[in-house]
Amino acid sequence: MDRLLRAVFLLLSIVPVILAQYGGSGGSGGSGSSSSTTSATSPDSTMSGAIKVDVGEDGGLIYKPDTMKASTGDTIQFTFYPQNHSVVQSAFDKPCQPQQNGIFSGFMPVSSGQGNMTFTITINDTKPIWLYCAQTAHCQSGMAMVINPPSSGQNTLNAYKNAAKNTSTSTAPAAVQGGVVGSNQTSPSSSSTGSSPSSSATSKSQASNSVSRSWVGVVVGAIFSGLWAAWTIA
Ligand SMILES: *[C@@H]1O[C@H](CO)[C@@H](O)[C@H](O)[C@H]1NC(C)=O
Ligand SMILES: *[C@@H]1O[C@H](CO)[C@@H](O)[C@H](O)[C@H]1NC(C)=O
Ligand SMILES: *[C@@H]1O[C@H](CO)[C@@H](O)[C@H](O)[C@H]1NC(C)=O
Ligand SMILES: *[C@@H]1O[C@H](CO)[C@@H](O)[C@H](O)[C@H]1NC(C)=O
Ligand SMILES: *[C@@H]1O[C@H](CO)[C@@H](O)[C@H](O)[C@H]1NC(C)=O
Ligand SMILES: [Cu+2]
Repeated sequence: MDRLLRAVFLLLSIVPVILAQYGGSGGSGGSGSSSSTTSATSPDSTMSGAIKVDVGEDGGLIYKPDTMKASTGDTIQFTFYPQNHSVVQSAFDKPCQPQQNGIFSGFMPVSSGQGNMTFTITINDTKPIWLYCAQTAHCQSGMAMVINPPSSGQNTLNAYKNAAKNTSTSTAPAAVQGGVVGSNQTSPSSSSTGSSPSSSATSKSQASNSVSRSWVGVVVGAIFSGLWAAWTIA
């Protein structure tokens, strides 16, 4: 009878430790599923099809490219460089003046390198879109571009730039319109920056979970070991 009880207590002192180890491996199985949530986020793949325009790259008062064809449904994504440029739509014969309800990116101050904000427009038809930068003196210096220029006639980008030289000031709409401002850093990686802290949080909580499970195992094991020792001595 004595021996049987001793054996039972010995077993009970070991079982919680084994359970705790199973708890630990359960935790790592959980972190496997959290890594699959991390890889499941890539919603911005459509943006990779956008036509890219660099605004003010290498300190120039230029859009690169400054002439392009685009089809209905295409998106055009502007990326900004120093100092503080913008994209504004005008009529061909009113250079440096905003067209009513036309495109305006807002001013995009950048201190160095490629700015982290983007402006993206969607092409709704293939009519010409004349664009200029509303920063002081930039339009007058030829900072302009055209999407879907007329295939013939006198409405050329050079004619627009020449007319722009004759203007004295540039103006811009009061608010961003005609497109979407995004963050280069947050739009493609918002998924990864958004999910990586949460997934590390989950793995942390899983880790603390398995740590507390092993503590339960150790404490329960110690109690039964103590009881078994007391029984043996008595
Ligand atoms: C950028 O330019 C606009 C228009 O000139 C101005 O209002 C704004 O303060 C400038 N931003 C910075 C950070 O220089
Ligand atoms: C974008 O750049 C500005 C400085 O140019 C910085 O203050 C800001 O934190 C950046 N934003 C992101 C989302 O990286
Ligand atoms: C610019 O102004 C000058 C003088 O007013 C004029 O002769 C010239 O035709 C103008 N150029 C354009 C492209 O409007
Ligand atoms: C295209 O149409 C949408 C919806 O009306 C509008 O929000 C957008 O500004 C238009 N794009 C351009 C380049 O005008
Ligand atoms: C975002 O900016 C980084 C550098 O800041 C650049 O390498 C990357 O190509 C940019 N991504 C897009 C989508 O413009
Ligand atoms: Cu500019």
